[in-house]
Amino acid sequence: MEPRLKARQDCGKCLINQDVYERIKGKVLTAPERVNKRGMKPCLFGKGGTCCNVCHMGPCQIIEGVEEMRGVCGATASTVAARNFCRMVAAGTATHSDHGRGIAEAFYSVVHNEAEDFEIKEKAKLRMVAHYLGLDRKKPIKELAKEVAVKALEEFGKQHGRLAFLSRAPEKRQEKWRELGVESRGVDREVVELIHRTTVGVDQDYRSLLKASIRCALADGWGGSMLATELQDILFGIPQPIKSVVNLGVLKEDMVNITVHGHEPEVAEALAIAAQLPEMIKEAQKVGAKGINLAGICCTGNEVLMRRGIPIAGSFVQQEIALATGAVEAMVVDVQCIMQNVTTVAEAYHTAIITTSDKAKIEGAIHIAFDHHKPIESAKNILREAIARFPKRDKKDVYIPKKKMDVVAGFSHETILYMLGGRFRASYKPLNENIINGRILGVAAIIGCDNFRVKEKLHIEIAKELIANNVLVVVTGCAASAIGRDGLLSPDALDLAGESYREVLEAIGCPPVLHMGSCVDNSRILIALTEMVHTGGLGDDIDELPVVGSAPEWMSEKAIAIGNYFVGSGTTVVFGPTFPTENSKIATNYLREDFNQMFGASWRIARNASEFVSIMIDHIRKKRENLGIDK
Ligand code: XCC
Repeated sequence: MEPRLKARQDCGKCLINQDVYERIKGKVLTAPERVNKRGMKPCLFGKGGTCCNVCHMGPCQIIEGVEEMRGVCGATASTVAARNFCRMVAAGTATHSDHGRGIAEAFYSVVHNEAEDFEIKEKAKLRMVAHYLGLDRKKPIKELAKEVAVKALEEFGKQHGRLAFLSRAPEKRQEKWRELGVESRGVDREVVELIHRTTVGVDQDYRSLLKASIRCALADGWGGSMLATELQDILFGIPQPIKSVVNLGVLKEDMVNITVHGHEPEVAEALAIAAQLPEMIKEAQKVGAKGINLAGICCTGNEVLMRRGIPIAGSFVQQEIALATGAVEAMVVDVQCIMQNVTTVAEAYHTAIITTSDKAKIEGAIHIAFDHHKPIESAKNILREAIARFPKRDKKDVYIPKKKMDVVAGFSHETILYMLGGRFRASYKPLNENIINGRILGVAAIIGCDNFRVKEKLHIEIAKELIANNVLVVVTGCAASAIGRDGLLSPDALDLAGESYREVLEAIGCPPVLHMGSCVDNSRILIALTEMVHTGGLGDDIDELPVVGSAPEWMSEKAIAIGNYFVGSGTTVVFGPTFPTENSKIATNYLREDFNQMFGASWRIARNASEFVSIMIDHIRKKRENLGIDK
């Protein structure tokens, strides 16, 4: 394939809202400026994974390949890189899973009548989840819901056996996990054990460490993240295709603007309900606003976009700039990916940063603890704080860029099933058939963060090239928002798809790129892949599918945990432009070659959009060839 991509010299991220940045230049220091500041260059050892700081004889900085370069304790570059990689996996798993635990606790309170306002929305899904948790799905719904709540919480603290949802994977994959001894026992146990292994003087064989990282990561994908997604769907609804809008232009000059930022949908769901209450609208009108406008940032944004069609103001890289519009009364945050600098930017305006989780406080923010026993009451308190700020808005300071883009989101795995097969023939068969007959070349996921250090608009360039090559692209997280801003989540972008892929899309009426949700919702992709295997015609295990994953602008430890559970589940992933074990060729090679031997999938690295696309398409073609369907 001819590389058709040109690298950009400018910073794609800054250009998104250069006009807003110009307005605050000199007033507040923001991330794009910090990126270029002296002393802010990434530490070369840390970046490549060979800075060891697990004890205080160091930190020791080790150069790969220099024999005498070892840590004071004798740790080699490969041990150090593997340890650091493991710690990222453990942190990412802990993060998604503690989110899952939080939602399991909320779920417990709701079904035990200890919480107001929320109720079970998806009874059929509750029964399905009950089945996979080993319960009798035919029991009366109220009784079953209580049992599901208890079982779900137990998955986190389980010590023996294996996580219940591992049984959802293809049989062959489960066998592989059993043989290799990487079946996750309990979520907490895997995180604790991996951290233990990486402390000074414990596991000092990169092979043993990296293999253990899979056991922990599987506890994220098939454990904490999957529990989060499933319980959220049961409580708040399974996403269905829904129209909305993304980018800063979704903020409104005549309304109280509240951005919901972080990851957990509970607070945002309560705010969405409370913001519609006549009493709250009246309160907003009393201070001169027309009403209350909610807009999402990061994955909390994706959660409420998927289920309610609430617009997204921005992805990770837009959080400061959303405040710099001067039009946001409050940024309400829960957990994860909230930059500390938001309080500094907010101080330059009338904006309140409101923290809601006792796990995540920020200096300079107001803390209004969200009580999941009384969600709407908590939400009203938050809304009142925001409404009180509206009269303090300085009109001179307000600048809302016009840019916004229509999107269609809401492609849960269930939705894709119905779209492909119709309500009464819900099946992945048409998808498999279209892959086999070559109309669709394969499936690619573009997931993860956006990143101030990446100069190219990687997500967009890669997505465009893939759909032009008839690859079905699914997206989650901030990658989804970035791709949405460029119009690829709209059916209007069908013209960019390759001819045969376009014909399929036109027949079912969906955009060329499917938004599958937040980062915990990558678990939806695991289920979709399993479903493709069960449907037949594309092999007996996930590693046989013509499928590939990518996180082209990753920055969070969570992305590494996600990548690792995809590899452990049989999907090769491509990450870049930098990779956290690169200073150790031995450790990096193990993640590529040895993982491929063990799991049928590997970690790959790409530096620019052309490389990403080449690796991804080559991989899909290779899998087609193995299946004998390459035409
Ligand atoms: Fe955070 Fe999920 Fe990354 Fe976005 S994509 S920057 S992790 S919000 Ni998960």
